[in-house]
Amino acid sequence: GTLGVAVVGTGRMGADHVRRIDRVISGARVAAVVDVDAERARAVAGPVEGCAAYTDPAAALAAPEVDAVLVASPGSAHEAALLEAFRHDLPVLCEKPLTPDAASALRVLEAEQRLGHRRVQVGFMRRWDPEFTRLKALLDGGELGRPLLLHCRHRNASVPSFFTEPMLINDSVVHEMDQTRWLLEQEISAVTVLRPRPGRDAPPGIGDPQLVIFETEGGVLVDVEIFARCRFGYQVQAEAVCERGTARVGDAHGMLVNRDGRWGGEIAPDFTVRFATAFDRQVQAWVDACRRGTVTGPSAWDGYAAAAVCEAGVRAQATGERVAVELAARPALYQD
Ligand code: ISE
Repeated sequence: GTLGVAVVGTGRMGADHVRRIDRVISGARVAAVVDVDAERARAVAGPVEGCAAYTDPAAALAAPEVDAVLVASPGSAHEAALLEAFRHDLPVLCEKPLTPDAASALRVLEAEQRLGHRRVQVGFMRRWDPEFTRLKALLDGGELGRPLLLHCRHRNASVPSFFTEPMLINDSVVHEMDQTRWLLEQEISAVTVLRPRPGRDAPPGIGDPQLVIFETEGGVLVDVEIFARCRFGYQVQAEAVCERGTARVGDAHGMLVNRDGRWGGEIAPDFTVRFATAFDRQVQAWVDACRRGTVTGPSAWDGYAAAAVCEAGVRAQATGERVAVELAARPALYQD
């Protein structure tokens, strides 16, 4: 039957997922929404037929009509929500990050292993982006030879005023960490953060843009330009430089308009627009897996590995030093 989903967190991302499950996805409905802000929970639940509003995740996840959980609350609240979902043995799609640091991510891994089966898909939605999936297929096919370098650009038009320097790593570059691991099928072994002079929109004491360098265990170098206040639009690009050719995604302009002696395309304003298809396909894949009783996509291990790289990245950012990434042994439950 239809999968009853509880959406925990009704901020910008959670509300967008409620809309997506209610209007776009097949095979699921939003049975409950949870938010500490009761008024906001009611406002998001209101337009959704048969959707109950809660302020307590435990009450929502205990409801008989809830079969699965989508966690879209702030990263610091993810561990509690995940452990509550495990208490009811419910499948979970957890928005990135799995949790904000390696220690809490390892606690989630241990709890999931005690269940004896995987229950978590982490919301690294670029794995479902049409352009990125073509890049992954091309690299997997090997026709360009081995990747040697990966050039990444991650530009936001703007970020909220509370957006700190560590959030550049934990909230934004975390996507390039998962993208690197997924595209190359290698772990990241070290992180370095370099700083150009800050742009005029960078708040005092905050470096924006920054250049983040990953080394991988297979010897590939990845450079990530993170520019959180670029003003002109939301732009994510990745170019793989291989032994016999290169491939770049993120330049597609959709419609190209000629007029008044000029030509041009549009740039998305933010990630909900640029990655709308990726989010839709990610959540549909999750719902289909839940209804089959299986799991798909990035696991809690991928969430832990990203958290470990984030910790190294924040330390590299603060010290200006190259920081090695220390990973725990990969448990059997997460061996591919
Ligand atoms: C946001 O949380 C996201 O996940 C977006 O994909 C990223 O581009 C943005 O910088 C983050 O703040």
